[in-house]
Amino acid sequence: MSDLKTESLEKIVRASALDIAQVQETLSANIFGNPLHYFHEINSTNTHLRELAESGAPQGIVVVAETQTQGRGRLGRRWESPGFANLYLSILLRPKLSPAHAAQITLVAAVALADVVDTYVPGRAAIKWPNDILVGGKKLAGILTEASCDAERVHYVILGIGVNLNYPVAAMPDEIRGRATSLIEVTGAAVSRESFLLRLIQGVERCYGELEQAGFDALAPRWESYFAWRGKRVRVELLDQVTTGTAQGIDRDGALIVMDDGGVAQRIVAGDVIPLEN
Ligand code: BT5
Repeated sequence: MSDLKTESLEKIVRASALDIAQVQETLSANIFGNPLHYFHEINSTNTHLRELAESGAPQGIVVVAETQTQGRGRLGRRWESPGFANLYLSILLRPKLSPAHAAQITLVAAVALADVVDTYVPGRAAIKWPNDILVGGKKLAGILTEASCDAERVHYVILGIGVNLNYPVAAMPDEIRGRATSLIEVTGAAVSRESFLLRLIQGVERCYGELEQAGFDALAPRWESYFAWRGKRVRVELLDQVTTGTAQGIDRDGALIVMDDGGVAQRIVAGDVIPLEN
């Protein structure tokens, strides 16, 4: 009896797990996703990839997990990572950027991610500086970039992405239910996770290639086209520091420019942006 139960459980897991062989096969000619390490469960794809990076793994290596027991956001916040519904992945980058420009990676990844989301919900994907993708004002995806640098150069960047695909709002914990969304919620239909994953890895490879070839100026207009809050009043919070003013856009290094209430342009390099108007 218990064998039967185990067998049917395995069938269910197999049926709902990513067809990772198909993804690996399609990426075989790419740099990103070659190799692609896949786990049913992991602590955090970023943590695992950092260990691989420290032991010399090449640029483009990807870690994907069905669920994370310690999925992280910024400042040690938790990233809800239920199994077999969404995507949790990390990509290793070894950019030729100075540490001052490392923040551009988050913005470039946001463009690649917004491009993919936008194909499912045309005209509705928005970027919330620096690292969220919103649809209908709710968070659909987040990006966590963790860099290892010295004074002169970036050794590597771990680009971590979490996207809610087939995650019904009703299944979300109270802490995020009012503020988060997923593609199934917005479109009313389940999404092929393989297809999203492929487009995302290929999109990040393309956008990152553009950054390396042509610099951030080439991508900035696309980032701006997804930026929903230009000219709108925002509050920016970083630990106990609060700035209130009007969002202007980003500068060449990816910092957010906010014209504060005293008429001074403030350059924001980190923090949480809270919109004060719709
Ligand atoms: C982020 O942080 O948005 C970055 C999230 C990155 C997650 C990926 S998954 C793969 C890789 N491995 C990891 O361990 N992490 C990366 P932040 O801006 O600090 O937002 C965190 C906040 O988002 C939380 O405090 C919640 O309010 C909310 N949140 C948590 N889980 C969510 C989810 N699944 N969907 C939407 N919002 C969520």
